[in-house]
Amino acid sequence: HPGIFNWTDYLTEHGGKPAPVTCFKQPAAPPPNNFCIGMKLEASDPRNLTSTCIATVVGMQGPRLRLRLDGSDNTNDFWRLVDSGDLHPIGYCEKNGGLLQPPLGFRMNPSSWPHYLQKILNGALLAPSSCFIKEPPTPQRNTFQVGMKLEAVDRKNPHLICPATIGAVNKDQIHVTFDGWRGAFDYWCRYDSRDLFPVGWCATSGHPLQPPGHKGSSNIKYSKGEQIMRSGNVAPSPLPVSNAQLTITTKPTSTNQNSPGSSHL
Ligand code: MLY
Repeated sequence: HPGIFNWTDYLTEHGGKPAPVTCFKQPAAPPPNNFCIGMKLEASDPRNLTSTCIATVVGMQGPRLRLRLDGSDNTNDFWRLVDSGDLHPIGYCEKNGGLLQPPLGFRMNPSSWPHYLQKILNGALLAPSSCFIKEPPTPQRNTFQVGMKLEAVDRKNPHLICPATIGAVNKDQIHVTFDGWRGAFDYWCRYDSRDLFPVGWCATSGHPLQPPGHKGSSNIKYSKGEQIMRSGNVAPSPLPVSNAQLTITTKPTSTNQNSPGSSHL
């Protein structure tokens, strides 16, 4: 299918070697996703990692789940792999002597939490333990090298996975840069982050892969598709302009540009 992003052609044209699969904290094959939309489970609150909360599956893409904490609003959705170590069936927290907590920013009076909890769990669709897949082992050390190619979550648009290159390595940290995008989306993370995948992971897991941006190769064209976010909303400048830059020059907003739920159009 000409026009659709293809790693083999891309690497032939631009050079670069895929990071070996042994670099990643990912299983040999992407895990099966047996969850259904609407199922409830326990997850740690991404904004308050010490609390375990109730979450509902509100979307999914391949082995990734879009989760919303019950009692929170829809602006703090987050994504987790089905083999993420911080997802558990309902009951796990209590079994281990813990108490389920309201999410940060609980919409109601804190005193109403016990009653709310009881109400949301009554008759709820609970994710069965068979959906939860054991977390893969952590590679012993950081074996990423500068220039290696990978697929990485765009943390400003966490529903997106994009072609990326290791820009720097420092002890257990790596610098992830997104191909064809200026620095606005880059980040440092640990080598064992679950947001990093080997080349080909999206194709085998059934997750969409974004095409690279256009930096340095202005005449690459990709066919229009729902996962292509750039067409039509980028000013006719020779290089992509990040939403963060646009916000500064247009209007200051009160929305948190870095909240996991906000989308950088
Ligand atoms: N709507 C945004 C999307 C940016 C996504 C960048 N990722 C893929 C690195 C834009 O066109 O700026």
